Amino acid sequence: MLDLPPLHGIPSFRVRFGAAETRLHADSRDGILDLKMPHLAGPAEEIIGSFPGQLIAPAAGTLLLAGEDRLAGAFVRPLRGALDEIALGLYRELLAHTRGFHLARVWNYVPDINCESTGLENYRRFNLGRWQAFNDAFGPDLHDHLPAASAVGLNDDRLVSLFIATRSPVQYVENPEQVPAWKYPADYGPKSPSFARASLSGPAGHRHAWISGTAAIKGHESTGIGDPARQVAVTLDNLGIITRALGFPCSPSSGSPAKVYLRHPSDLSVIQGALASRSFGSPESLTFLQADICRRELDVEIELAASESAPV
Ligand code: 3EB
Repeated sequence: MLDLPPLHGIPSFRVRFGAAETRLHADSRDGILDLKMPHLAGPAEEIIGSFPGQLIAPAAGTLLLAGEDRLAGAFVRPLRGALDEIALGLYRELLAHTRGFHLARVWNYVPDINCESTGLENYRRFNLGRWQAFNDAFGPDLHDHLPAASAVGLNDDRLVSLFIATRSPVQYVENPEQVPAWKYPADYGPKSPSFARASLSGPAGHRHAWISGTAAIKGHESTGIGDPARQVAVTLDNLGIITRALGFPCSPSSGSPAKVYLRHPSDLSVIQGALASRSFGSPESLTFLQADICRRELDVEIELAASESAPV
């Protein structure tokens, strides 16, 4: 008979993709976000953080895992009112809860991200509210406080953000071949997207890196339009540049799978082929999800996290 290892007692904050309904809940140990995002292939669960701490639900639609040195959490907000106002409210709470910590990574799931029915695209509305909250909290040097992030679409009537923050300082890293997103020109919206390309936390030799959602953007321009395999090639080039800037190899592993967001599920095999031909990941280390990408001309976005001391 197989001897299963005892369940360790350390709580985690987890995301389950492919859920029938978006919902926050807890089991006897863990905080869990079920996300109504189609899961296409690979591991269907992601661990945002795993550390000793307490689960706290300070309000409906808010769940935190609070430890001494780390804080993880999620916010699920219904769509009542304008999306910029909803994003502003969510980020005000997020920044209030993380006061005294440093934000390492935020994952944003934005409803109908490319929809323009209110006169401004939902992603651009989201950027307005997010920027306003960072500006209110940090003032003119807000860009020194912007975490690694991703913002992709969610076909659901909720705005969802997840985060991990650390008590120790976080270093934010940019890609020298991409304009920092917070400096994007106004053609991308009235307020720029508030994020850094990557973040680093932890002591020398044991650092942890979070790489933001990365796409086929050079300078500030989208490339490989209409050609998802080409977009994968440019995206992997960007991931390589960011990895070199971080200073230690970051690649997907089964313990920390990369996430690949596809606008069109029908691109799955082309994108899997493009990744395999460049030896990026394996079936156990790549999670494929269907999500609209924040720029409507882009079809694919990739993100990952890695530890410096993790076994290979
Ligand atoms: C880009 O690089 C493409 O708005 O938080 C990637 C990562 C993207 C994060 C965000 C957006 C965000 O501009 C999209």
